[in-house]
Amino acid sequence: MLKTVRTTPYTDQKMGTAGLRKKSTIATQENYLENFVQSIFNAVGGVKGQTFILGGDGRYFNKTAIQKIMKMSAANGMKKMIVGQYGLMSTPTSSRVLLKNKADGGFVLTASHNPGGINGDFGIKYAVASGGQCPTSVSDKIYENSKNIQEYKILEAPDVDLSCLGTQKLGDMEIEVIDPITEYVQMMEKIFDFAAIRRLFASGFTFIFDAMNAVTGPYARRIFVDILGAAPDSVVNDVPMEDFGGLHPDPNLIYAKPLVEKMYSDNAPDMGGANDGDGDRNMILGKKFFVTPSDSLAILTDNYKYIPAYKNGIYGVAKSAATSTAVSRVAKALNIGYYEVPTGWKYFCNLMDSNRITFCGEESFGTGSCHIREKDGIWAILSWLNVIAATGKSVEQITREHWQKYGRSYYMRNDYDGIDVNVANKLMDDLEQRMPSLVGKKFGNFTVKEANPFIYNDPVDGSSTKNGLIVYFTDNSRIVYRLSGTGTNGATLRVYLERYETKQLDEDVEKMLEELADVSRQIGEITERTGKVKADLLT
Ligand code: VG1
Ligand code: CO
Repeated sequence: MLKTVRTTPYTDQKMGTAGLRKKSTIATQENYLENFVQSIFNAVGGVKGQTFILGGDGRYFNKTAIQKIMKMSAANGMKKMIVGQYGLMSTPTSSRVLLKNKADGGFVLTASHNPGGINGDFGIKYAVASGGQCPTSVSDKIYENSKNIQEYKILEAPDVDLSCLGTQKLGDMEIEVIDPITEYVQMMEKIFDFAAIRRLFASGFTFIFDAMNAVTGPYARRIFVDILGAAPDSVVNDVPMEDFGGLHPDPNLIYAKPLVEKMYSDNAPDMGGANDGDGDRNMILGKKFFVTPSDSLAILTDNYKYIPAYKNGIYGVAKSAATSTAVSRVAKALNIGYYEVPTGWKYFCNLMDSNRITFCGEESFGTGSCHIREKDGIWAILSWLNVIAATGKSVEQITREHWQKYGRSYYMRNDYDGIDVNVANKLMDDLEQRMPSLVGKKFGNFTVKEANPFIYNDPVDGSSTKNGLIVYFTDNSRIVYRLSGTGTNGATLRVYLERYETKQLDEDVEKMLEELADVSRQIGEITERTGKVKADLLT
């Protein structure tokens, strides 16, 4: 039976860098999810007759939310919903299924790399027909709707069984339950040289993939073990759990500690990798060796020829402004297009749609290509395996040769967490005001060459976005300041440090960036304003 439910608005449903992200305790409040979903439907002028994709990373509330969304979609006249088996689907798979079916939109229930469980976070990513996250113009409309919502529609019906593949009906709406892994595998087979990777594993190449108890576990087992022949114990933490087994599914040197320890031990395998909660982030490790995501983007771009899907040439490459400039040097050498966009994958989408770029990446462990409109964790790992299989070189060798050819960007992100929102906003506003007066000033060994807010003018839709503040120094070092749009605990100030060197120098990145970190606190007046003498998290 169709039901119209009276509701009162929540005022905090503004989307951040990638969808809506909230503490589970907030997201599970009465009508909270329903309000948000109905606001989306209202903002886009209704979903009557449309097709949507639905899935999630399996975190706490995933199962309940899926049922609610299916029933609301049916009540709103949607024609068809394509749902992942058991309600699971990684973000990259969702983008693929959306594009393949020419669907009108898609939901991935995830807070990405944030912890899950009752005491963790929940979230929703909303994608539009282009296959990527909705643009700001759309999220603004949704937010306006959410502040005035009075009612939502829902079908009163028993829960849908999502364990069996195939088609069923929910009211008048068709529900097709698909196997997301098969969809994803089919796409990967077309991009990579699976035969060469199979030979690599058969030759004794050792590998470990940590799925962090999140959505990509079953994908990794199918691809790396069943299809490519890696040893069965090379995929770990591969059963998706509602609380990720207490892990923080953020693939970096801090949160993927067990993997990192293994890769830095004497019996380390040849390569290690990890993904985040919803499978769009990746980390690449060699034997006692870590590849920064910024370098990974540069290296894959430089080696595109080894990957079958790209061997005939690539259009260009893009990175977020906060990402190191490593890939800019490759773009120059290859004489291909190069773009710098604000943080958030959605800014790459227009560039891909208009054939301006093929590869793109962010320093936050995101790498991808135009095969979909999201970053893609397993794709990045397969890319490395493919390059290793084709060149016969190790992760470390490939990276060191890259530094030799192009020089090296020593790079690190410093996060200052849990800052009072007003203090953080004022810090950024005041720094922006001070920027012109910084030019020419000397801070230790660093002299400011230029200091500006980062403003992006989209060459396709003409929109303009301001995101972060950048200080450039005369020696090509840079500091980028911005506030996180995905945190759920006060404000997080992110400070991105980069120092470019052509000589082979000290290996200790933290030491190499020590002075620049001090300079960043000085310029941002971070300690005076936040009381923090050091960053809370270095990645
Ligand atoms: C962070 C990262 C950003 C990334 C976003 C979503 O955003 O810095 O690069 O695109 O998370 O990643 P912020 O605003 O907190 O810095 V995920 O894996 O949601 O899709
Ligand atoms: Co993610």
